[in-house]
Amino acid sequence: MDQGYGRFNIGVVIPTYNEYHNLINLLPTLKNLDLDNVFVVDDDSQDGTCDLISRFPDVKFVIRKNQRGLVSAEIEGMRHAENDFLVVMDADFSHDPSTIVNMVEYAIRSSADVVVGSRYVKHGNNGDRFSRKVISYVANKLVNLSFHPAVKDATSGFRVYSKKAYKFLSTEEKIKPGYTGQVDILERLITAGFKCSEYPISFTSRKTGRSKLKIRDLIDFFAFVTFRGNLLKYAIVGASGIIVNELVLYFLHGFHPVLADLVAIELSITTNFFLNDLWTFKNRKKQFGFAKRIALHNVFSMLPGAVNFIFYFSLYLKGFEYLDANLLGIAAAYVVRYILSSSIVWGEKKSKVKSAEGE
Ligand SMILES: Nc1nc2c(ncn2[C@@H]2O[C@H](COP(=O)(O)OP(=O)(O)OP(=O)(O)O)[C@@H](O)[C@H]2O)c(=O)[nH]1
Ligand SMILES: [Mg+2]
Repeated sequence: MDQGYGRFNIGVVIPTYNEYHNLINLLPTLKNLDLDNVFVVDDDSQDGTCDLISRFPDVKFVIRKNQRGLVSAEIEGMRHAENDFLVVMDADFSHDPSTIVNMVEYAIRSSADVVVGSRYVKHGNNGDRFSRKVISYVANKLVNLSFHPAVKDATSGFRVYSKKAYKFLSTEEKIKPGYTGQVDILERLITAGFKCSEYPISFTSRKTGRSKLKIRDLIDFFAFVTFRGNLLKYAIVGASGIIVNELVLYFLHGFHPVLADLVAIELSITTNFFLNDLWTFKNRKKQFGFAKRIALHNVFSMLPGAVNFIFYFSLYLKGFEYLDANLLGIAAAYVVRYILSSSIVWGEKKSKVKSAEGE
């Protein structure tokens, strides 16, 4: 073993489904990288993938007969491995095999538990087709807002795991399938205290064969981000603010109608702050101290009113029905407020996830 991995033993897991034409070229390429083990986890492809078993006796094929799924195939590969580090990559040449050595070296050097091959750090690049680029970009921005903002490419499937990390994952249950599963895995690792890094990669469109991404995967992804991330919590807190505001106004209105409204606004802003601080963004390693967070929250609570008004007024002038214009204004204000809250008021410290972007 002399590729710069030193005394470490390196394995690769490749999940495959109907990738004969890619695999037949990828396996010889991997042979040149002097890896200790190559695992192909195939879900009983009908395109002749099984014929490759006899052609590549050094490769361990795991054929699953009654199961389908990219992430569950990756986890299956992890169950078979005993390597110090395990690379997980796609079969379709979107993940450049020549990057493996650098990623593994980086994992060793930075003693990271997971190194994510990232399209969105400096020197990284996403050379996918336009529609997929947009989906990937929006998906990752949503993940940044709803989960741990420090991971820039949480949906990437090109990764290096330490033995500790992949052994942990191989015993985890109910990991989400597909695209969503990559985020789920990362969330579980970060929450369990594993060290995560990113390494720049150049991603390319698949060489041959058909994509397995389905609309269903996108729906699952948005449901996951909403329910398991902070989006739903943020919406519930927002709704509770309306109730607080109405109740305070109801009880104080008799004393002084104008003052009552001002107190109602400030109290709902304050309860909103505490609920977000102690619940919605509880797990964040916050970049600002308490005083700065509450001050910023107060300032940013004023802004959505302006956004609402600008949207409402410009749409109204464009001929929108006034209630529709107002509803769109409220939605725009909500989005602006959420982005400010998640990325600034409760933004995370930059140091949480390291990346090799400066190298
Ligand atoms: N074992 C297994 N592997 C799968 C399954 N679905 C996808 N894969 C493999 O997982 C890797 C990534 O899947 P892709 O279809 O390339 O997904 P994608 O990169 O989002 O889509 P493309 O734009 O078509 O490349 C490839 O090596 C696939 O063969 C599955 O159900 N089971
Ligand atoms: Mg692909």
